[in-house]
Amino acid sequence: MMKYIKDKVDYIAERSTDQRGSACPDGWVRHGNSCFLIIDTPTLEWKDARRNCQRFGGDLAKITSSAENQFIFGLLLKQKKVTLFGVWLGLHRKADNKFYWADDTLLTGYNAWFTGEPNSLSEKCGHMWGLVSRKGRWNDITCTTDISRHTKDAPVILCH
Ligand SMILES: [Ca+2]
Repeated sequence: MMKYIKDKVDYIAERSTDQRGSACPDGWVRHGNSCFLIIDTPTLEWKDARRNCQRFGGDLAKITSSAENQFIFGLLLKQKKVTLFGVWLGLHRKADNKFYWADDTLLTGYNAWFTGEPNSLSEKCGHMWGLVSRKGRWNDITCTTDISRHTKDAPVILCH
């Protein structure tokens, strides 16, 4: 398994360098200058989701415009089964309780928080709702989701 992952990561790194952003690695989809990948695996912990992206040479996704958010929501809805908690994003609170993306940039400018969110300092990670009626809006949630008896509802993974 590790051998397989290493080969895959090497392959992706090689492709990215060769193509200088003009194409995305196999399985990833392009929007603007970014490549995204949804890993269709409900994942209870944000850090496990992040580790999974890193294995594929990326990190949890950063979303910086309404067009990008709509695109991601469209991708999310195209999965065979969309989970209630949608998809993990790169958003997480640091010690100052502010939200940062996985690349350590502060969340400023565009955001798509659902009405009333973020609503709790104990909810330190961010996800995009999978409910069609919530239209791709974001929510803060505990990084280890307390929905363990409902693993099927857990967010899947969005890599960038
Ligand atoms: Ca919340």
